[in-house]
Parts: sequence; C-alpha cells; structure tokens
Amino acid sequence: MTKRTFYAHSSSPSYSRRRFLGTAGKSAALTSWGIFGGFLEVILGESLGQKLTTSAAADIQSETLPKPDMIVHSENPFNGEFPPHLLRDPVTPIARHFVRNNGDIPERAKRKDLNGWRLTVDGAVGRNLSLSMDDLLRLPQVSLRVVLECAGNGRSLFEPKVGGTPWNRGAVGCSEWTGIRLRDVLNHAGLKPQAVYLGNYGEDSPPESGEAFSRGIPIEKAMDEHTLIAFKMNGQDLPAAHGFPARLIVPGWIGSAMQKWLNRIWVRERVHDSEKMSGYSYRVSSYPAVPGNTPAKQDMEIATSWIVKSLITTPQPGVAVKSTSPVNVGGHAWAGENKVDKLYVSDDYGVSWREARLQSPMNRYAWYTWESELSFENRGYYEIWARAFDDRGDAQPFRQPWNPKGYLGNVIHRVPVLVDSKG
Ligand SMILES: Nc1nc2c(c(=O)[nH]1)N[C@H]1C(S)=C(S)[C@@H](COP(=O)(O)O)O[C@H]1N2
Ligand SMILES: [Mo]
Repeated sequence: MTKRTFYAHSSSPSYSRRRFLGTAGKSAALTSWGIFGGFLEVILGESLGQKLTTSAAADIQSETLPKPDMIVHSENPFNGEFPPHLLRDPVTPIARHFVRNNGDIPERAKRKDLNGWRLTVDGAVGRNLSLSMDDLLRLPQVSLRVVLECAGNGRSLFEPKVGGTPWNRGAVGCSEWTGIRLRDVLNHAGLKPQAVYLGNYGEDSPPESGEAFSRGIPIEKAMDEHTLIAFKMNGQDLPAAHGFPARLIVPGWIGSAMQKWLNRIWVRERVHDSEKMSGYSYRVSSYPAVPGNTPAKQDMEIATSWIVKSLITTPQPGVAVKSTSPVNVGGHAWAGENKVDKLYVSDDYGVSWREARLQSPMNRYAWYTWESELSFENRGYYEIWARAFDDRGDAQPFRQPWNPKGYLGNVIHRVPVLVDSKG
C-alpha cells in the first residue's frame, strides 16, 4: 500500500537550503502548468487594476465590518465568515471574503494612509532595505487567483471540540491578487547563504496577551515565483481588513502564512521562532493523535500547505426539491500545492458515487469549480456529499482526523436536501 499523506507538511518538498540552490532559476512548476505559463505572460507588466473580473467589478466599495450576511465570530479582534452557499463565485468578491484578525486593524489601513509607510528587509541579507510603495511598484507586477484559507477553517467540525475561533466551512476564498514577486525584493537585498527562513511582521498591534502576530515561511517558498507581496485584491487597493497597503500571498499554504499589513521581512538563519510559530500555534502532530489527547510539544510540526478539500456551494442546505426534476449541485475544490484530479458526489451516504464535471482554474493555486446533477426517485431526507481527490491519490476523509487546535480540517462536506415526492 502506498503511504498516504497524513498532513500537509509531509507532502511538501523538504526545504533544505541545498535543494533550493540546486533548483533556483529553473521553472519546473511552469512546465506542468502550461496554461499558467501563458496566463503569466499575458498579465505580466500590466498596470495594477486592469485585469478585472466580473465578480471583482461587483465588489462593494464599502469597507464596513461586518460585511453584509457575514457570520461574525468575534468583533475584537474581528473574525467572520460566510456560509458556503454565498461562496459560489469562481473569484470571491471582497464582499464575500472571510476576515481573520489576531489583533486590531491598524489605523493606517483604516485611513488608507501611505505616509511614512516602509517595508524593511533585514537579517541575513547583503544589504538592509527600507522601501517605499513607489520603490516596490517599480518591480514587475503579477496577478494570480489564489485560494486563501485559514488553517482553522472547519475547526467546529472537530470531535472532541477544540478551542479557537469556531470556523465552520467559510474561512476560505479565492480572490485575484495583484502585486510583485517576493523574490524580486529578496534578490534586491541579496540573500546570504545562511538564510533559511523569513520572519514576517505587520503593523497590527499585539493582542492583550502575547507578541504581535508574526509568522514565516522557508526561503524556498519565499523564492517561488508565485509568492507575492500583494497590493490589490480583485483590482482594488487592499481593503483595510485584508492588509492595506501590502500583504503576502503564499499560494497553497495556510492563511496565517499570508502576513497582512506587512512592514518588515526579517531574513533568518534559523526557522522563525515567534510565538505563532511555536508550541501548538499553527502546528499539527507528526503522527495521528488520539482524539482528545494533546501530543507533546516536541511532536508538533509547523503546518504549511493545505490538503485536498472541496465545498458544496449549490444547493443551499435544507432546500426542498421535487422528485420530478434533477437537482443541480456544484462547488469548488482545491488541493494546496497539488492539482485536483477528481470530484465525486453521493446522495446515498457514500454507497454510490458519481463523477462531477471538474473545471480547471485559470492558473495554478486557484480553486477548481465542479458541477453535477442528481435525481431523486423517492421522497425523503437526503444528503449530498462531495469528495475530492488530488493528483497524488489523496482524498478527503469521511471522519475528521483530530489535532489539538483543529487545523487543516478537510472532512467531506455534506449538504441536506428534502425531496417532496408529490412533484
Ligand atoms: N498581520 C497579520 N497578518 C495576518 C493575520 C493577522 O492577524 N495579522 N491573520 C492571518 C490569518 S490566521 C489568516 S487566515 C489570514 C486571513 O486573511 P483575510 O483576513 O484577508 O481573509 O491572514 C493572516 N495574516
Ligand atoms: Mo488563519
């Protein structure tokens, strides 16, 4: 039997400095994603905001929180998500994108004030940088559709219950991010050979207890051509809640890697060891934990990329349908660093499965959309189940594997429907 991925970090390449140097310069990722290569060429060098999509155009201008129809988990710090049936768009409008904050939104972001803002780069670099927005905007610009999902999305589905923001399934979106490549900035600073990791900082104030939110990524991922410092979301300046004026976009990885209100990149000679990189924060056990039993700290490993997952956005849960007409079902699927290979749906508790039509995204790291039809011959209560497979053969589980903080939840999504036999 082939060994299945337990958690995302085990499916990621090992991030040794040596491997990074060995592959630098080659664009291995592009060859397997021909469509993406073309996409990149088309939009490279375009001025910010030209690449608008229909959904983007419909985005609300208002930055008031909560966004309309949002399920609010907390006001201070602000955390809110949307129910899956409001996440139908291929490109998630700003008005439907979840918000996850550990601290307060910086005043600068609320005022949209660039005055005095700099991005500093220091640590294991040839020269320290202090860059203005104008400096950054001189670099070539790129747009990418990227799934942004909180590591804790699905946390409320863990049994036994775990602490933390009780996200259901809506702490995920796929918007279009425009910015510059992080590697262009790092190359400008010049990485020293000892550089292994970034420690990223934002302008949000620390919460009452503990340090300011800071996380990091390995140099290899930082130097990947898809890793961005973004200034725009769906063609608009970043909204205050989403990181104005700049945030990281680390495609395929958990949302916490995507530092908002970015103002400092500390190039480190060791794995970043801030509070949010340590202990049980954004870490999962290196072995399948006994549900409810917290593994020792030394058995926890940093959570990196997401694992295969899908969402049913149509129909809305609990909808009443007629047995005479087929029901349209559909949603999205994504798989971190991997491709989505298949999506199956079931209406009989997983006894039989039907393959859905799966549409590849415009570029790597965007979510796939899928659709199918189901017909019901008898009245009663049914559940629509969706199960995605990635190109490594990993699939979504039927029961949620447990870890102490409820990260990387990807148990299959189930949506109830009521069928009325009278047609
Ligand atoms: N500076 C800063 N960056 C941050 C956070 C934060 O609290 N502060 N939260 C992170 C987490 S946990 C997630 S899931 C994403 C959420 O991004 P969004 O609010 O734009 O959806 O931002 C990440 N970046
Ligand atoms: Mo998150």
